[in-house]
Amino acid sequence: MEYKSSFFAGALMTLVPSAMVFCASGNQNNPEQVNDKTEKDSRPNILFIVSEDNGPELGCYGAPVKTPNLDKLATDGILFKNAYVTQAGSSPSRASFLTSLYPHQNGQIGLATWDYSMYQDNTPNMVNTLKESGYRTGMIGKLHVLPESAFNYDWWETQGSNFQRKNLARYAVDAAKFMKESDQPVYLQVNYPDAHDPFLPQIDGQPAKPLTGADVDPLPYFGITSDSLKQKTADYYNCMMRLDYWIGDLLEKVKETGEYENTVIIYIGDHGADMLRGKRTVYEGGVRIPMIISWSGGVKNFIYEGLVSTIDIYPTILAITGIKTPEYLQGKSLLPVINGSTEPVRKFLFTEYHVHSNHNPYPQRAVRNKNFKLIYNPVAGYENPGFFYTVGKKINKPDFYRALEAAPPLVREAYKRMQKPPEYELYDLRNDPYEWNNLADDPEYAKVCEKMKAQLKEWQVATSDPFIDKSIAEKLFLEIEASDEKKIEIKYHNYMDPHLIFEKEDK
Ligand SMILES: [Ca+2]
Repeated sequence: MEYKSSFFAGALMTLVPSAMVFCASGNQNNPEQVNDKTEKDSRPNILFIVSEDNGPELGCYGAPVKTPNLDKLATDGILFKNAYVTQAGSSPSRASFLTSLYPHQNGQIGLATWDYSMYQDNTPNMVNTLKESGYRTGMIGKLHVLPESAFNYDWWETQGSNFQRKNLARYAVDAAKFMKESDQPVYLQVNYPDAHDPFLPQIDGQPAKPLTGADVDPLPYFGITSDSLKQKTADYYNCMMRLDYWIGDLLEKVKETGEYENTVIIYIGDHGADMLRGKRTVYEGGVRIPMIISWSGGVKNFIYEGLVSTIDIYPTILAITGIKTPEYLQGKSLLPVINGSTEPVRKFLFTEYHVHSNHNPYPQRAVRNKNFKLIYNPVAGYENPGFFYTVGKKINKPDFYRALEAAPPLVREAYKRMQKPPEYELYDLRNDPYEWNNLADDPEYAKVCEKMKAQLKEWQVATSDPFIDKSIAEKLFLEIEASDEKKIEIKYHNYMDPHLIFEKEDK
C-alpha cells in the first residue's frame, strides 16, 4: 500500500520517544548531575501561551483594539502574519500542535468534551519528548485532548477551562512559582480563557474601559452589520484587551524570576472567533490565528509573511533545544525564521474540519498557497448543520436575516453557499480576502483550480487521509447526524484510523 511508507503507521507504534532524543549537555535524567551546579542544563525554557477562540484581532495585526503587551512581545520578536491552526475547534487544534499531526492522523477530530479522542495513547507529543530530554513539564488551564494519559505533565494547575474567568491573576503567580522552583529548564503551557464565549465585557476591572457597540464595526469577514453584531464584536474586543492585560502580567512576573532572557515565548490563539464564518469552519476567520515568537536568541521586530501552521511549533522547539526531530512530524521547524530568514517554509498550507460537538459535522479539506484557497466538501449535496448551529444558537436568527437582506449579493450568496456547500470552493485571497466570490466554476481559473485539487490529493495521499475515499467522509457525517445532536459514542476509530485502514489493506 503506497500510503504506508509516507506515514508513521509502523513508526508510531514502535517508536519510543526516548529513542529520538539526544541531549547536548549530558544525561539530564541523572539526579546527581542535575543537582550539580557545574552541570546545570542551560537550554532555554519554553513558555507557550495559548488563548481561546481568537483570530489575529490584535493591535499589532492591524485590528482596532488596544493590546500593548502583545504588540510589545511582537516587536521584541517575530510576528507571523499568516499563521494557521489545522482545525477551528479547541481539541483538534490542541492535539495537532501537541503532536504535529493533522486531526485525521492523530484521531482528535472533534471535541474531547464530546468524547472524541486520539487513536492511540502512545502518540508521541511535545510534552513527553521534552520531559524525556530533561525538561520539567507544566500546564496551567485546560488540556482538552483525550486520552489525558498520553501527556506526561510534572505539574498541572487550574485544570479546567475557567470560562467564568475566575482569578485570572493566579495564572501569572503560579507560572512564576513553577519557573522559579525548577532546577531543570521548563516547558510551560499557559491557557487563558479569553476570548471564549461568553464574551464578558468586564471582569475584575478588566478591561478598564470596555468598548460598546457604538465604538466598533463588526469583524469585516462577517460581511453584514447590525447593532447586536457591533455589540458582540465590542465585547469580543473587550475579551482581547483583558487577555492582553493578563499576558502582560504574566510576562512581568516571569521577568521577576530572572528567567525571561533564557525563555522562548510563543503565543497563539487556538482558532478564530466564535461568531460568523469563524470557529467550526475552514474559512480564514476560523483557521487563521495570531502567532508571535519572542526569544533573546532570535531576531527582533520582524514580520514574517510566509505560511506557517501551529503544527510547526513542536519541530521548532525540538530544533531550538537540540532534540532530533522525528521524520513523520508534519510541521516544519521555524528556527530559520527565528534567525531572520524570509524564505517560505512551505508553498501549500492545509486545514480541515470534521465535527465539533455532535450538532455540527461537516467534513472539509482546504489548501491554500500564497494567493489562492481551495475548499473541498466531500459531502456536498447535504446541508451543513453547522450553519444553523451558529445562526440560531450563537447569533440571533431574525437579526441575522435582517442584516443579510441589506448585504451585497455576493455576501448573500456566500452565506447560502455556507449553508449548502458545493463540492469545491476557490477563492482569490489577494483580491477577495474574506472569501465571498467562489471561482471554482469560472473557466478563467480552471487551471488554478486543477492545480490546487492535485495538490490537495497529493497531501491526502501523503498523510493517509481516510477522506480520500469520499464514502468514509459520508459515513462519518451520517453517523454523527444519526446521533440527533446527542452525546453518544461515534465509532469512527473503527473506520478512520489510518493505522487500522492501511495495515489492513497491506495484508
Ligand atoms: Ca478554543
